[in-house]
Amino acid sequence: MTLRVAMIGYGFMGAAHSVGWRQAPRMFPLHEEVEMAVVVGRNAEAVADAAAQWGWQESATDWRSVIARDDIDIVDIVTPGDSHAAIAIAALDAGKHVLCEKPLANTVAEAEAMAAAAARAAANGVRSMVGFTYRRVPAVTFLRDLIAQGAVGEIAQVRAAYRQDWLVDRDVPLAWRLQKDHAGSGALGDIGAHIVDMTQFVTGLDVTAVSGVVDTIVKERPLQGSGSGLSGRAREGYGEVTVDDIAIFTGRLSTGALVSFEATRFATGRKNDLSIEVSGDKGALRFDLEDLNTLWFHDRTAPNATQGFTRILVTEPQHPYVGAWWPAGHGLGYEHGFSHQVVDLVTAIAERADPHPSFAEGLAIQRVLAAVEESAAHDSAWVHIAATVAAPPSR
Ligand code: SOE
Repeated sequence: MTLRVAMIGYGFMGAAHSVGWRQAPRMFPLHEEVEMAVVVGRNAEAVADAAAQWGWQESATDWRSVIARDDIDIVDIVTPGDSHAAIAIAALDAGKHVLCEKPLANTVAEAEAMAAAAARAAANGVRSMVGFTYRRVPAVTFLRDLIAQGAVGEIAQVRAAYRQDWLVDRDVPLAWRLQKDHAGSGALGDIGAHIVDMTQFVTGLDVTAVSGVVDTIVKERPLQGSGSGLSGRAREGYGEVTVDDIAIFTGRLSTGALVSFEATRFATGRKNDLSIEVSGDKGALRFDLEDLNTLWFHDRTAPNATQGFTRILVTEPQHPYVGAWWPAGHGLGYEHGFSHQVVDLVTAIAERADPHPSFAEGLAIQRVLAAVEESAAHDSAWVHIAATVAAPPSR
């Protein structure tokens, strides 16, 4: 069978997803053929250029008519968060499998409607998945496997941080990511969502309560161009930043273990630094995206004299996903996660299984994000998160 894909959106994530759709079928033995059928965007000329550049067969400007087409099997959503719900629900109701960028939505209410649409569609064999691609960095997947095998023992504490610095410069113009209407929240939803997902994924535990603070350091930024569609004019030539720049919160896992989370766009010198460290009574594991082929493992059961963090180069053919790529030691990069995401989605479709992270998991993360905002609005009071879903045992 051939799966024909329509991608809605064509920004930075559109480029990354296009690499995934192009490379995965060439490098992995998929059970279905994949065709990059059509990319959709509002600007006809720009989206036609993107289609030609990235290798899509066609471009179009109206996502509704593309979703209505009989020759489309998968809808891949890479638009800003404010359109995720409308597109995903329409696509699922039309019987299309859906891959949706993270965070799932801008609000819990939207995410609930999306999870409900996904559940309805699943009853008819239609699959849906959220794009938390960092789960699919081989070192992260392997870290999760080691924890599941008991390598760290009982988890006492997790430290998770996602640090960027692209907003330190006050002259960086206003963009959709800095407006609540378009993005839902700032660092919290954009990068905090990744570390909440990663924590739940690697530990297999839910975040059940949070206490946090959020802050906006630069409250207005220069407007660039006229037709940007951005609202909230602050003073001539400037627009208001309506989201957080920094979110720092403490979480409680379902076992009672503590997690510290930091999501920031003001970590001067940190470009895209996602790190996680899981500490248990038998050992510890840590990962840093700035060195993404490496995993550090401290085995506390080893003799004292030789204990220490050991560097594991996650480039062996038996490591997750790695066998399809290069010989040991050659290493993978940021873009490979997008291929692995395609592999897992297409495999799930072929095997008639529900892929992960599901929309229900995306909703659970949305609830954590909303709980952080609620806590921050109430002097960091602890907010408990209802009805989360357990992280899945398999990818
Ligand atoms: C921008 O902050 C961004 O591109 C995020 O939106 C992505 O999810 C993250 O992977 C990298 O940074």
